[in-house]
Amino acid sequence: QEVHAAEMERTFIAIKPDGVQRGLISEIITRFERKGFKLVGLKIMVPSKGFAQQHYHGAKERPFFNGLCDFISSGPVVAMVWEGEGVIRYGRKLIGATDPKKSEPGTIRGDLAVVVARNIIHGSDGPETAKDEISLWFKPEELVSYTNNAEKWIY
Ligand code: 3AN
Repeated sequence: QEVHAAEMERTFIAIKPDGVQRGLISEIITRFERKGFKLVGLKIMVPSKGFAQQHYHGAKERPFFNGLCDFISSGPVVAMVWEGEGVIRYGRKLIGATDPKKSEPGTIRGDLAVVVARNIIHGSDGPETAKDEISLWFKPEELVSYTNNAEKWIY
């Protein structure tokens, strides 16, 4: 069965300021890459507080909202779009539970983080948020579409 890149599922993944400061960029990219997912968008930026508020608009009513937005806008964030079959749900699995005290060993948060307010990485939680977050962080022309020959062995 032929796989068309244009139809592939995509998710938004961000390495938060704590992950960047701790030197975990390559470690995190490695885990997604080795699994067989494809990187189709990548940039580093310091989001403004307003941008962080837009990104986390779903958490507006939560008590930690303001602190969370201050934190996300406190330094460079690595914004990425990853593509592959089931990447939204499986990406969440690679990341692990929101609270690193509950994430399983073997997951990114389980292996590399301790507290929920510094959980180093964000991943879209469903198809709708993935679409919204990708279009918030990336212009269409910043995303690539390409055939990766390795996929013949993956799919
Ligand atoms: P996830 O990022 O796993 O989807 P959400 O959407 O429940 O988790 O929370 C968004 C972000 O808010 C989390 N990544 C985390 O950084 C932060 N957060 C969640 N719960 C708390 C909390 N109790 N205290 C501080 N920050 C929190």
